[in-house]
Amino acid sequence: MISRVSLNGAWRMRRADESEWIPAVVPGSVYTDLMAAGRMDDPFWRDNENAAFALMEYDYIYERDFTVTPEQLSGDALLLYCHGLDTIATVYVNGCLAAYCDNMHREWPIDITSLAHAGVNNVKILFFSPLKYIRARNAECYVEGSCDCTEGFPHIRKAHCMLGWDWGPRLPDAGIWRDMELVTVDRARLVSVRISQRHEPGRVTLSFAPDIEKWGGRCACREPEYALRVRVTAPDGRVFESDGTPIAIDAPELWWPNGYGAQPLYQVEATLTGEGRALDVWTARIGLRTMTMNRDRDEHGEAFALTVNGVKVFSMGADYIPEDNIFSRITPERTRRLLEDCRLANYNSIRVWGGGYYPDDWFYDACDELGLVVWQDFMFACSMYELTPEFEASIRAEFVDNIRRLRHHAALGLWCGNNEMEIAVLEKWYRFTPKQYADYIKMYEYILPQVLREHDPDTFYWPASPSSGGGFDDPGDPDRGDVHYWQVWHGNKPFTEYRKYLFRYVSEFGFQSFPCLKTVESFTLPEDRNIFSYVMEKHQRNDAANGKIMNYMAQTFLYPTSFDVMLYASQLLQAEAIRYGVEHWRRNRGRCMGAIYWQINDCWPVASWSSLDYFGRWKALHYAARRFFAPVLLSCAEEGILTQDTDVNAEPYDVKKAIRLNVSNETMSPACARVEWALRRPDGSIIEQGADDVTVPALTASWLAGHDFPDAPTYASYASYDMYMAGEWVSGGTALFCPPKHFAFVDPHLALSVSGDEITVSASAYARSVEITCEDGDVLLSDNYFDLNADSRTVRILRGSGTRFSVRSVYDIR
Ligand code: BMA
Repeated sequence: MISRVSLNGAWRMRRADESEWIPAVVPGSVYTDLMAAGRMDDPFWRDNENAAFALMEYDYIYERDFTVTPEQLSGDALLLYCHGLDTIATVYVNGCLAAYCDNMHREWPIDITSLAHAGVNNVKILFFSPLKYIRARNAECYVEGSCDCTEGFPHIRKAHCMLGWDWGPRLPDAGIWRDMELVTVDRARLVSVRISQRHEPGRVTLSFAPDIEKWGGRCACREPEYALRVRVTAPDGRVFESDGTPIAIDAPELWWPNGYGAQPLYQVEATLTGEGRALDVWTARIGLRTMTMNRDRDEHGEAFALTVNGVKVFSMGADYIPEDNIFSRITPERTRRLLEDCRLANYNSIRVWGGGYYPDDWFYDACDELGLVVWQDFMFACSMYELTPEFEASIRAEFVDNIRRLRHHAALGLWCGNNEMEIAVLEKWYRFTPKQYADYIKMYEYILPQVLREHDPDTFYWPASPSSGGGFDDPGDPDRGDVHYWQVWHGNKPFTEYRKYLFRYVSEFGFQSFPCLKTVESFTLPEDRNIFSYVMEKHQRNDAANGKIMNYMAQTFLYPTSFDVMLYASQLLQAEAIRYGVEHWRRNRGRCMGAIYWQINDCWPVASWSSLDYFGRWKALHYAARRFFAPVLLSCAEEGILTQDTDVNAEPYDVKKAIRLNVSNETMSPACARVEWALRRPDGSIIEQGADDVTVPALTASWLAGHDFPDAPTYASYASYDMYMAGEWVSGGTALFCPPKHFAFVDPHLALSVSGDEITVSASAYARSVEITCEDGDVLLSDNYFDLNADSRTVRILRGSGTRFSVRSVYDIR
């Protein structure tokens, strides 16, 4: 039987040009070890990034001794199994070169059978400066990519964003970033098992194809007969066993994305046997489901709808980037909380963006449990690549490792070749050679499909994001495939612009905001707290972004006269922008089938497009997502100044003032609801009102009758809309007919009271985007940044605690 001994834990490390060793921890990194030894300052504080970046001009050495027993040596092979080396690394065992590792996305099972001896052995790993490496390679062969990243980055198979991005610092850390173990092989290794599912009414049949890595063995004896034993345990405890032949599961419990059903998981244990004994065991959890992308041609073009167990799902979620620029600080607990917060915000999907790394197993385990369908990019983003034979061998191995590691996950929705490369090549965003152009096609439309056909033919493959199916066939086509829509934000278009498009699936659209004051305080001194200061701009990586925020601010709110109010107002802009898009696309369910906003999270404290900041604090957008991704959503397509592009100095003019409500039901059963609306004055009092009882069929969106308010005062009236199901409030909001900056707000005299884990806020007038802040703790609330119509609202504290709370609303932006 195979045996494994961990080599994690205490190591020592030093800079290659220095002699003194310092303690090191594996898994970990150069930065974490230097920080622990007091030799490096927190790279996120002010502009410390610059000094930390310079440290990566050096090489670093990691070393430890380990004991090998005679039993370990008597196996058929002894492997130094490195689950991740970040990278470029050379590995020495007892002073002899054992491996050269140039890809952090790969696993390295290094055969050290002939290098190890019984007793004390030594392993030493030299990490070569990633900066020196990419400079040297780029001098030999120039390759261009995003200018937000360090020049030459496409040459190294290292998470691109470690070298900078338009939300990330340049902190190209290195080290033994994943587990390391000593593995004694007994004849063969069961690397993985490919499980395929055949679904029929009332039955799912599982088939098993093992990937076996055979070792000749030290003895010259004949190869044994290998066999597989499989045991599947159902969530209800039923056990199914076979000798590797297909297993039929009757009365299967199907796995569903969040919002459509439960997430039952089946435990699979496969045992490789030979010479009459167990040699290796592989375990996994799977979900019984079919999952693909529907691409039927229709009157609008071509559908792009995630289809699970035959049901077309409206994909709701956001794009995921690494959770910390220092990867070894990302823990199962931290990831779990992030993903739970995605589920709390009613996500059913998450896109793992191609400029980071392939997340750890625990990420996918949590997605399986929480019902978050994963759109998995391969790790290529915003750059050209030079496909040399060595590069091709390296990425092929990377693909196989990760496909074998991840393909069985219930949540794995699709594989995608790259981020924004097909459109970049077509539109010549970067300079490239004819060879690099041909390499594009070879990588994403030949090699990847070929590897996937062999290792995961059942999961849908999409060549790029965005794409219309590949071959440079109009990857930005709004009527086919997915799109990245950036005219709001990068293109400076108003929020209402979203309403002009009926994309099939939006896999990126976004809007920046600043993090809250507490998060800003984590990296600034008081004198830095102005959004244009040097330190604030070091933590703002999109050089045009502050100007854009100010531009949208000018269109929307009164000028925020304090720093803290500026941060608050920026978050409201962001929440409002994304709400505009998502609600519109949900109202057009059927033609549109996906709204994945850019981006969920941050890798350090920064101004960015994220809805959760680096510390996991919810920005206004994440609370808004919880509302606009609600399974049953009431939204309002209002008409007012914002939709009519009018300006104050064109007066007198006619502004059409109207509301049209829509109920989007993303559940599997009909929604019976009572919808109430009212036209109100700034003090909240009602001018006119109405109500409708509606039944909206499952998985549809339907419009209610519209209401015109030609006589409503443009700057001094607003509409409220609320929906109740079984007597409970489930969704609603308010709409203005003018920009908030011109609305005749009256002081809502917000008052707040706390009782146990409940907080009640009351207002004496209309209060828009009411924010509750905990002054002496971090709390997650059941709702925040909501509107009050001269009434009160009670929210619950879902996580954390505190005693001092403050409250404000748009009235306070002045
Ligand atoms: C997208 C992403 C990232 C980038 C973001 C914001 O297109 O793919 O490259 O961070 O835009 O500009």
